[in-house]
Amino acid sequence: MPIDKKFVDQFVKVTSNAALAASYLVGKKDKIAADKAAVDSMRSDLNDLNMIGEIVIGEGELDEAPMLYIGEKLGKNNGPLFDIAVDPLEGTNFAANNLPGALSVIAIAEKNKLFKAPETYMEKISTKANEKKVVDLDYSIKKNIFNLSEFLNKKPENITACIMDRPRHNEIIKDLKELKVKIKLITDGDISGALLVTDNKYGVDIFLGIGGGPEGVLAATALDAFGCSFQGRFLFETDEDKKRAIEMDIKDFSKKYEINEIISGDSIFCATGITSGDLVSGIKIKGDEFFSETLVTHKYADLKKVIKLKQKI
Ligand code: VTB
Repeated sequence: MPIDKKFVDQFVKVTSNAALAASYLVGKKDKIAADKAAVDSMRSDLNDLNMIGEIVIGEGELDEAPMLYIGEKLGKNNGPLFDIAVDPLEGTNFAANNLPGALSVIAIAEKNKLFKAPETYMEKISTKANEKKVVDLDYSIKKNIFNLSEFLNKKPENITACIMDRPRHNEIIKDLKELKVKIKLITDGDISGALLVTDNKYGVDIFLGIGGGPEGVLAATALDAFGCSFQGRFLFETDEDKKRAIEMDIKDFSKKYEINEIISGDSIFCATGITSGDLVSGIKIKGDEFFSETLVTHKYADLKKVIKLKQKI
């Protein structure tokens, strides 16, 4: 069943308030305090909504996170059934060090339509080309760039690839350099990185590399509404990772997930800026009011826009 449009405004307020709560801790060199502020605000606001929500991607399991843990039930226990994924503070380093790009993020889907992602790394690839067989996690970097080059009618040297700056990406970066692709290196924040393919104004044609699995699912929700491509493959490296995967009913550890296996049906995605970044501006406070910017998608309503709010603190 489509998600009622009235929930868009409600979830925009949820991430806006969480972003405000975290904004007081921007530049305070305390990732944990900033994260906690966003988590507390988000949890309290979600519990005020007329829905029967369940966290499928959150701040960990009950024993390691007291709030917004996987399986936690939220809402007033009346209304529609939702699966909820949260990253109340995406880019804890950005917030702690007052750097661009900290976001408060949530994704809502119809019950059982959002993948329950374990907290492991995920290999990801996204582009604006949603045609099958243009890019694929199983192709070499060269094949992906050549295919994309043909699809976009752009020479490889005019293609921009966004990737997180991590030693694990050295090989990919070397290949991209050899192909003369323009590289946009990001230090953190791969939800935002993946979403840079959604609009030509960001100047990014392809996002790739290994980042958090939960962040992959959150980005996939927005990419689905934008009609962009996304594939993800979880990386289960330790025995602990494998054990958790089995508990989450994942049988094939090397499966490549297509976007419609991660998110199907209707969904709402909201990402509010805490500090200003590529996608949205950060929280601004003037007197007893605050201003927030939220990138919002609502799939069935074909809504994809930045919503600016002015609210009383
Ligand atoms: C990413 C990114 C996050 O962690 O998921 C990344 O989106 C995971 O990789 O913003 P590393 O362990 O190599 O950092 C963050 O950078 C921080 O949570």
